[in-house]
Amino acid sequence: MAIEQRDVLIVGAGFAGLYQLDKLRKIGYDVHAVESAGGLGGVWYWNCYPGARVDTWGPMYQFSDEELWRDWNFSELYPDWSEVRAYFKHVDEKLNLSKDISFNTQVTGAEFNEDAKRWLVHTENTETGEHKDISARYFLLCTGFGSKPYIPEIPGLETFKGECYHTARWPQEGVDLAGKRIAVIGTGASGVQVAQESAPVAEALTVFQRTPMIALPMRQRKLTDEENAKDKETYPERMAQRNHHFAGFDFDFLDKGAADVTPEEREAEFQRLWDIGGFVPWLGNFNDLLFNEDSNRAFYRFWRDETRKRITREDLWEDLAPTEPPHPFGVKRPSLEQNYFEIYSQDNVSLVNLRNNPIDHVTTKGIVTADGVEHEFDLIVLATGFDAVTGGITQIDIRNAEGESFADSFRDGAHTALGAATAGFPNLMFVYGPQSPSAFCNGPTNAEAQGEWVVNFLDHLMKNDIQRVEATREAEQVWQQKIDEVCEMALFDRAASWYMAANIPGKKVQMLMWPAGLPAFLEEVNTSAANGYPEFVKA
Ligand code: N01
Repeated sequence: MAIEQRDVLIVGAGFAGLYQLDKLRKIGYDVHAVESAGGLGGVWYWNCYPGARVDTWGPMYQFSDEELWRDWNFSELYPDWSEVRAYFKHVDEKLNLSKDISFNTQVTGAEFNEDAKRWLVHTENTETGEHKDISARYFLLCTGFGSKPYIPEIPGLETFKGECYHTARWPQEGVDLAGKRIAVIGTGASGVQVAQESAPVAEALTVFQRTPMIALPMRQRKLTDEENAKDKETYPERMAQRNHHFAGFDFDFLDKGAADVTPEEREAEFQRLWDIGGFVPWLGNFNDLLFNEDSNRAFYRFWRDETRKRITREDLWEDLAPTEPPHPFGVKRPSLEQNYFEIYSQDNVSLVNLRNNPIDHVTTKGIVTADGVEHEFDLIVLATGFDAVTGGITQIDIRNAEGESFADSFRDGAHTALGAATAGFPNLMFVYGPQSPSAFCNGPTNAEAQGEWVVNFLDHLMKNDIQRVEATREAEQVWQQKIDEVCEMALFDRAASWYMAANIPGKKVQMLMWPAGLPAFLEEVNTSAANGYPEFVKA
């Protein structure tokens, strides 16, 4: 059978992959996408655990195309996963994307053929087991930051006889939490959300916490159709602002530092931001928050005192909202919570602080902690995060013409030119990947902003009949230097976060994102385009 030939093969049908598919197809290229999930949405397909919801204002968590938002309404300010899935269905109906996507299709490997200057991509249908190869001039990885779940090695975990699920591989048919004895391991965004949903219905909930989560109040509310209609008058302006703000939202850091104002002004500002809630007290806070230790501590103290007011069990204050910060605020991703701190007032909810009492092993019945106690459960929830940003790429067996593996090339750390491509691997690009704004940016904004540049770049290559393009090592070094310069000034390395690749044992610790904000990123990549993409060798 003849091998399918494509101009571009996209991996992933989340925001980034769908944008590429739509735009490249519209300008006339033969494009196909493969997606391991059974539907659209990327992380929003897999993360269907109870309580999974957007941490961005729904109205700004959309593509900016008016054709798509005009007749779409979210019912809550922070929509849940099922509404986001419905949004993707709506996008699909408008843009007719699914016809060019192979679902339930895993990319198992790919190799570059130097003679043909094309990628041969191997795929497997996870339902039928059918294998299929696809040949493509350009191989575009839109695998997101959370496509490889991380499960820590806990002795005996495989022997547990109850139910056990990672939040990002939650059964699509759902899991009934009611009346169960539930363990939640991990207090990142996923753990906080599952814990909040479990507490009201579980017979017993035990949260296993390693690092306290400096969670911010979500201030969730319903959105009526009238409110949405009125809000839409402001969409064009607010969506246009997104590319000009550090994290791709319709708000930005204040144009002053906490160190530049009086303590009274500082506290009044903290209170104002706190009352708005969401990410505003983080990415709309004083502009020295992630750089100046004293400013950062001032906000931590504000957070701690506000949070302690909500924790009725004073014996849990040091565990949940310690006197001293566990790490600087905001250099590890804060969760948004609705009633997370209140659940600990319930008789059926308890906390195990793993810093004092780590997990020793898992038995058929539950979890044994270092103090020798066996905690029995019906359900263990692994809210333990991801081999973030690079894991989704390095888990694919990608080889260049010399047989070198992409995963090996990243073994001592990710390296890219412009957060778009890696030297040694021609005709391969990422959107929303390593060293791009990715997880430091609102997802749809990054998909469009970086995505537009990638579409233009590919269009330039194809129009000029350039068959082979490869990032240079010099360009990678320059990019790394720019990342390091920001990191040297900031407090990011003070937390063992997935931003720094520090959550996976043995993974090279490094900043995985472009840390200088979306506007600076766009300035860099647009300058490259204006100069004819000098970071790449073209043939
Ligand atoms: O994962 P995480 P996540 N023993 O890595 C703990 C996005 N997201 O799935 O902090 C015990 O943040 C680990 O402890 P510690 C969002 O960007 C968005 O929650 O390393 N515990 C931590 O508490 C987010 O940042 C939404 O000390 C262990 C937790 O597991 C990103 O996805 C919702 C452990 C992992 O937290 C990842 O969030 C969900 C071990 N061996 C996710 N290993 C939205 O709301 C790890 N932990 C949009």
